[in-house]
Amino acid sequence: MTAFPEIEKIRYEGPGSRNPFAFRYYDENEVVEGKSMKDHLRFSVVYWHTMRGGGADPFGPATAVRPWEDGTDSVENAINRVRVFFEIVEKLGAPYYAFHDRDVAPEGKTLSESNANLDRVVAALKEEQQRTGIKLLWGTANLFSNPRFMHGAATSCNADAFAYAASQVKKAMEATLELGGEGYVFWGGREGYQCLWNTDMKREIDHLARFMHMAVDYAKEIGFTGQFYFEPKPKEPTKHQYDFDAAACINFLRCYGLEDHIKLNLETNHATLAGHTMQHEIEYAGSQGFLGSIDANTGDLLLGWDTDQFPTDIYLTTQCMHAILKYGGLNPGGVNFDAKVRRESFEPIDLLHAHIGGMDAFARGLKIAAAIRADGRLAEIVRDRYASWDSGLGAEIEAGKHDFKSLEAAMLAQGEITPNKSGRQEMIENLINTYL
Ligand code: XLS
Ligand code: NI
Ligand code: NI
Repeated sequence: MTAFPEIEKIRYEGPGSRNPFAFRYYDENEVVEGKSMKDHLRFSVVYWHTMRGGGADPFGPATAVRPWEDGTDSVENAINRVRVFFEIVEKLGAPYYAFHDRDVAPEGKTLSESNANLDRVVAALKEEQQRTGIKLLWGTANLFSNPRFMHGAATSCNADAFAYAASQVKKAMEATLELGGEGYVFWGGREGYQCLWNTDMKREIDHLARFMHMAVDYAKEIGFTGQFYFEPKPKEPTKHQYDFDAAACINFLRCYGLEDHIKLNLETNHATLAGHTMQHEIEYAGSQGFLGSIDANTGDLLLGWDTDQFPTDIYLTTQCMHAILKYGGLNPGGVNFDAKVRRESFEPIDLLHAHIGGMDAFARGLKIAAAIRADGRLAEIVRDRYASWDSGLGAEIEAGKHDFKSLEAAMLAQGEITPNKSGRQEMIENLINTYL
């Protein structure tokens, strides 16, 4: 059974192609900076938006037409969906996928029933991985949809909810291990607050750290050596989430002694919700040694919520890839399309168009970023801008040879600073445009 009988594997046809089912820029074997595009980008397709997103919004129900669905929440339907999912990922030629426990398998009436459902679906996922060679980038647990998590999971006021969440993560980690997953993500769906008057913030954040330590310990116990990731998001569904942005997450990880075990999974639309750019988030995490993986998508600035659209803006993908190359690339992370088709794009084929566009946009961003780096003019401008730190006083300060008194003496002798050159922002932006 195939859901897309008329579609063959999507191939690279070059920028001149007019075939909507071809890549114009993503040529998986093309070598950029000594590595294939496939290895640079490590594309991953998400199960939740692709297979479980129906297009519902706060004003109306799902619109998506998905002929393979039988309308039930059975394990059989879930397994059939797995087959369709792998057909999509295989036709796209993406090497990875990612899932939440509850996207792939239905929640049962009890925890043990849910676990048994997951086991059956994991067996099907494993079969499909073996058949296709597609690998699991990361697994995670949905600790936010069920009403039991209305006050949060690891940060809930309810100790039972914490224990239930722990049981779910334990099982999701086991599933990830069974599937050879290269990572495991924590995104705090409701780990935050709606009202500070009823919230013991200190206690909640302490609990979150304890929860993550338990995961790190359990990974050791079962031999899971994949990378853990913490995914920043400032708000939505709660008005404030503790995993606010890269800086807040890194502070949390360092404060609680988790910095050697957990890196960040940065998401574009979350960056913008935090009032940052994705370039900022990658730069910050990279500079602090916490760049792990990215959830590639984009928001709609006019809507202002986490619309999770597919990235098509080449300027954005160029910024992302330039920062990623600067910090040595993503591995074991990847470019994970945590993105969904919009409500009006209700036909199955839109899932393919969306991923093809996202993959091409990132491939193009990678090539442009590599061209900027190869050309070297931008790096030269930045180098010149900081030249005062390369010799004399600047070099001495960086070498730790000064204190306030010696610096005062230097400035008293000199009288005024040697002026620096203009920042040349406009010229630099013009330069960047020449590569696009
Ligand atoms: C939601 C998050 C979520 C995580 C995985 O906004 O992006 O999809 O990536 O739990
Ligand atoms: Ni995400
Ligand atoms: Ni998101």
